[in-house]
Amino acid sequence: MASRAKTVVDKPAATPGAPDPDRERVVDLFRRWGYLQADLDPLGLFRPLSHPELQLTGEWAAEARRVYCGTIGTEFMHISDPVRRHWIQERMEGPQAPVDQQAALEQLIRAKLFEQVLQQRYLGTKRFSIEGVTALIPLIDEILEVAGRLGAIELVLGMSHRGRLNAMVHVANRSLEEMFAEFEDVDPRSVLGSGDVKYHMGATGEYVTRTGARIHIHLVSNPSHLEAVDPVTMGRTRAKHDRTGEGGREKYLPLLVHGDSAFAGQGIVAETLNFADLPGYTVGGTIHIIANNLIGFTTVPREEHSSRFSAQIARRQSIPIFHVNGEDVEAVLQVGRMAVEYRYQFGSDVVVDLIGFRRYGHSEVDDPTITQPVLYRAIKDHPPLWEIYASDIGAEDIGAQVKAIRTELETAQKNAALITKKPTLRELPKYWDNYFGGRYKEEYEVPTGVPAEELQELTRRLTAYPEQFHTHPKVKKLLEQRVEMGIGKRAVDYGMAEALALASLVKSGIPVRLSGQDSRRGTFNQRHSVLIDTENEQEYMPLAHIAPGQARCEIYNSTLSEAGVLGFEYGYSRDYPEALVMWEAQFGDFANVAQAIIDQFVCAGEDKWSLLSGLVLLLPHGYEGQGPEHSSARIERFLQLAARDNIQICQPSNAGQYFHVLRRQALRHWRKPLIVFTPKSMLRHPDACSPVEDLTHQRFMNVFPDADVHYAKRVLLCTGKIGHELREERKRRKDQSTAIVFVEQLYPFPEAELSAELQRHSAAREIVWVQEEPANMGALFYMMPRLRHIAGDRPVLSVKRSGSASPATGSAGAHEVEQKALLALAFSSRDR
Ligand SMILES: Cc1ncc(C[n+]2csc(CCOP(=O)(O)OP(=O)(O)O)c2C)c(N)n1
Ligand SMILES: [Mg+2]
Repeated sequence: MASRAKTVVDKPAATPGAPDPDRERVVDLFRRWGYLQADLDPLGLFRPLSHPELQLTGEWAAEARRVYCGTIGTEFMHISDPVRRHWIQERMEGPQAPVDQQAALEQLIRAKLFEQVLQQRYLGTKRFSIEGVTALIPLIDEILEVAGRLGAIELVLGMSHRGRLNAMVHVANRSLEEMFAEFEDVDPRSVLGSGDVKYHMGATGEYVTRTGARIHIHLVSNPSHLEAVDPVTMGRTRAKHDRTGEGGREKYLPLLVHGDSAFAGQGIVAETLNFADLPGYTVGGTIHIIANNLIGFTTVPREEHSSRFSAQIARRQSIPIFHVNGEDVEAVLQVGRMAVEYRYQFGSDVVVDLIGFRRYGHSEVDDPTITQPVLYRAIKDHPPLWEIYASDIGAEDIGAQVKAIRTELETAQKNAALITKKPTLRELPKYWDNYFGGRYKEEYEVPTGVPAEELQELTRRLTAYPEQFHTHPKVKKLLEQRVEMGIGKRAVDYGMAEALALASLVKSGIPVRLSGQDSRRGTFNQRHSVLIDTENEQEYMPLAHIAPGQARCEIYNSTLSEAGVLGFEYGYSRDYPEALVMWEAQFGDFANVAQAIIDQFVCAGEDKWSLLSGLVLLLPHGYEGQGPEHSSARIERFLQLAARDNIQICQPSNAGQYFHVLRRQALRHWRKPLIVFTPKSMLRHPDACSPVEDLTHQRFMNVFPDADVHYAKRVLLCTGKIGHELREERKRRKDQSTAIVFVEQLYPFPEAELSAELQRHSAAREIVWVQEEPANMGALFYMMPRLRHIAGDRPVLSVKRSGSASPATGSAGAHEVEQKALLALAFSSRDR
């Protein structure tokens, strides 16, 4: 008793209006841990934890418990910035804004009845019903209402299957007829060989807020690969911001809707979250909603993640996570409001964990009572949310309203059956008007040479820096060499060819964006796009100082991610067709970490969704004795993915060719992803350097003929580095009867040019494809039938490493031996 009295005496005199420290201490415990004890699961199966530090009684505890252990569980005490924490505290503890109950109720009825009509009319068709997390619709609605007031003109929405059809109608405002028509059978010939299932297609639409603001809705096309759309959505948003400049972040709001299982399990989520505050990737805050039905197909939370909540992967960032019981509609709206206001206030990501259940199986054809019998007994008896909410707010006589909505839906469904052609659910933005995809046509070609005087001027700008700037001696030397390259005193290497290409493009108003691991300097010390002052590490980027009024040139070191970064750049290219957008792998070998983005977006996007991209992938490739994972960008994989001119695959064998292929990509209006296998050791190799004149007049040559040999007995065909080694070997052998032809563009296959080349060497009896990759890799499988087709009666042979499970040997010595054997074989006649 005495000690208690002493405590009171020692307390500093309370300042009027200042928080009482004892009260603060109690409330702080609830602020920190209250979410663990919150009432978050509508079915009550995911029980609140009994946290030992919250076993408190008294008035303060009761008040704090009401706020922090109710139907909202807020995780925010890990946020280091006290201003942000106070903001959330005030919003949680203060009075709540009134809710438009009628609007919310109507949305819930509409969302439910839409699913019901689909279920009745198209029994057995996958729709991935929203039911169980139906509050997602009023939640997004509230976000839009508030975002509209804060300046949003567009919502960039990335989401997967769950609730997507419902969102198309109730968020993107696509007409009911259009949506039902997606379920009707149409003439299969109109979609054969392309298209996608209805719950993956992108859509655009318009949402009108209750105050009359119009918000364009852009629902991003999405593959089955869960969460792969996340970085793509961010990249798209970033491009829209960059196009807009000042105020872009307020205007374009990104929203990602995740699944609980996918959010916890898919690594690309972590990669995407990590972009939030990085200058090259930030979108001023993304709102994440987890449509958390506490299940993933047949897998339950304790099997999904090691954390208590799926959302907690986001805990490494200093951002709030709002868990909310999906059946307290007004709590859901409160959270929606807080989330969007927080995003606008602090430019931060926010996570909303909307907790509900899944009324049906994974899809409607799936029987969940086999794996979760108890859960599904509870669900079976659980009323739909609109009924619960109607009773919560005392809404009476809504029978007529429900009936009217049902009639509206059924009429739309009947009308849809009369539609014979699938409707287009989206419109492309105007900036796509001048660009096109489809099959290649020669008329798309444009000259890509740059006059000598202009190259000299560009060189001057590329090699200059402010007077007081302290340049590293090695960089200084490099710049001096570049000066000589620009005026023709020294052959141009790849680094300079690239710099000249980018400089010429930004000068003519074409923006450039390149990102990749260590891309600013360049993995191989070849780029040096940013000069670093040796005294103070200040930066100077010559490419940003090429000409007054030039376009933007941005080169970023990316995070150590492939899938996330490539997804982002793909997304960026989708909303910036005028720009040259490039992603560079550290070594091409690592591109397979991004395989889902390559397969699902880069290669198949046009076929599935008629969506174009001019993205460039720069993939260092070449067998140089560096081991199994620093050798191969897997040419074979890209060639296998190529069909119907969906992509371009090139391997420019010298600096001039690299210059032209980059300019060609930017200047042609044919928007196709371009895969470029780039060199490593050849970056500065004299044989791969080009006289500056090659930059002034030539175009990119799909096939690089042999200018030295005229009456060849044998033609060696190859691509990339091995060609230069063959040339060296030929010189060593003083061989004058072997022509070496580089196939610079592998796809689309340059049949006419190659035929002409073989025709030119009509006396050659041996035609040999030479590659350094093993027999089961490289371009062999692709080239042989095509070469045989154009070689007529002449035999086509091949030289390659023998088939191998791993791309390359780990021994530099073994590599040397193999490489020598390849060269020897290439020059030994089969008659011998
Ligand atoms: C990358 C990937 N792996 C596996 C699947 C197969 N799959 C489709 S939905 C699903 C469960 C998803 O659970 P959750 O993320 O919680 O979303 P829900 O269906 O519950 O809304 C799985 C495993 C997939 N589509 N993508
Ligand atoms: Mg789930």
